[in-house]
Amino acid sequence: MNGAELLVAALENEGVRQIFGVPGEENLDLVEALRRSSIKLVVTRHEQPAAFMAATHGRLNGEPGVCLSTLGPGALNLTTGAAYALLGAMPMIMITGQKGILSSKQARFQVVDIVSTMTPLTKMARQIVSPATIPSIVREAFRVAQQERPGPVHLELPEDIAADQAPAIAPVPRHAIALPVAPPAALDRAAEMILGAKRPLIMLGAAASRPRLADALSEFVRRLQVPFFNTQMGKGAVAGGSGLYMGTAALSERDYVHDAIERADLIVSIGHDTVEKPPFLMGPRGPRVLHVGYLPATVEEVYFPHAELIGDVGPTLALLADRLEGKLKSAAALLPLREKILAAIGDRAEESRYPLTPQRIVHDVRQVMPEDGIVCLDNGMYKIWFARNYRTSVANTLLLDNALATMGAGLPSAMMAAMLNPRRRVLAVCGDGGFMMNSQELETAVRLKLNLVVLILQDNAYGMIRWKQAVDRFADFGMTFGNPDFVTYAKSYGLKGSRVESADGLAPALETAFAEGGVHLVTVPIDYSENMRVLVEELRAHELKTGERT
Ligand SMILES: Cc1ncc(C[n+]2csc(CCOP(=O)(O)OP(=O)(O)O)c2C)c(N)n1
Ligand SMILES: [Mg+2]
Repeated sequence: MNGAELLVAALENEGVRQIFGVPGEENLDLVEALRRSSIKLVVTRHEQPAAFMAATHGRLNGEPGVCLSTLGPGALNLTTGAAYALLGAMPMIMITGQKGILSSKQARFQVVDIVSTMTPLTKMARQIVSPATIPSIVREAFRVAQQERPGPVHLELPEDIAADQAPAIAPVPRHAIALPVAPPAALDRAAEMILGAKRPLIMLGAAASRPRLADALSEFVRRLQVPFFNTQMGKGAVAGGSGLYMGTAALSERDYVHDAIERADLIVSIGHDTVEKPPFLMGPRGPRVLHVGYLPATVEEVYFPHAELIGDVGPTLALLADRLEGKLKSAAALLPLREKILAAIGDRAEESRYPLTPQRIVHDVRQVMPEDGIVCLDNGMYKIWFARNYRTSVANTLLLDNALATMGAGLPSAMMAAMLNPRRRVLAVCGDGGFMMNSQELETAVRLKLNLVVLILQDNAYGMIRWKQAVDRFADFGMTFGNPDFVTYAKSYGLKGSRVESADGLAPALETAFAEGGVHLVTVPIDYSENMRVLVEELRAHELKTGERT
């Protein structure tokens, strides 16, 4: 076997089914080994979306996704994906090529120190220097990528090591690992803290969306009957119908959900990861915080928990609920605020204005998406609206990136969601800016025969930055651009495109697109004047009315 064959055998041992990327000549032994394997090579049209897809694979099913590139330029194109997976805690493996390391016939042509480049962007970055080490390195890479806190791992396979013959070495067998749960003394202390609270509130953070946690979290909330809110990336972690959802903290302060957060005297913060834009700001006043997580909290100016409960979150929460179920007299103390908060969020959701308001778009998307439908957002102004207004009742049905918050990941993440869930409705929601950063992948989506609808929100601008400009009282300058005719653009890729022409046209356009199957593109003009009216003026007025802050 050569090095490339050993690597592919090790990847098969890890259960890898597909690898995304753009190969170069340095990868050709690997490509040949893949050709003779059970693993499918999916070429993309740029390396960055390949990494976004691989990361989303890890995010959605817990097993690392794998992407591939050549040396230098290709590997550098993976770096944004590496950061996306690192900040977003998504398990992913990146394999890049390199010139030979035993001799160098092309001198330094295309050679960049990619292992050094990847070191701060990954949990582990290694050059493979001999075929014999491949089985153990690959096993270690997958373990590191998957272990809490999950993230990306980079392996560089130089072309001479890929071609080098070595005795066949069996892959390292896998085994399940059970994590420790919090010790009884820590559970007792946490239970005492919660029993003593007069107005408790649960917060679900990014780690609450780990695929294996959905049932355990729903069960915990059901047993305690304590109302909960979530961060943007914790959205959907508790199954619906609980009647205990208080909102999503899409802003860091002053939103309606903060009425409950500020009145709370204890926040049980489950899986919060401070990579997220803060869901609330801790200060000298305000609620005490009990951090529950796989790992200890990261202390920041705005997050410094008063107590921590560390261990495998699911079983730890079950043990905590055993100590609390039926004993919390004040469990529902903050629940009376729920109706008012949710009503304020739902305001004007059915308004018939054209161009459409963000509230109407969120409302209509929710109408068309079944409970288990998956909405994948790119990054732009609408992310705040979706995080705030889109109600979810199934884990990981609103995929957004509130960690690196990069533009360009919406379409690739939706493509991965569609590949993993061919029978569920999957919708990518992108701004006209973010969509154009990776729109070339429409070709990949068509080639893969995905069922996927892409919704483009058209304001002919980098709307979010334009909004910030206005909020900070800068002149309205430099943020607008022209767009291709998106319907014609869609057609040129061989997919169907349509433009929403009236306030009532969005829901039927989406419905038709989903009903027909395949890849569809729908473009809708959006009226962002609501950003100022609601997210600035209305919330300021609400703040004055509640009179809580100085
Ligand atoms: C790769 C990248 N570049 C720049 C930014 C900064 N940024 C955040 S949102 C945004 C505007 C997004 O525009 P668009 O996709 O059209 O969405 P809109 O806000 O207009 O709805 C920009 C430039 C970013 N987050 N990521
Ligand atoms: Mg825009």
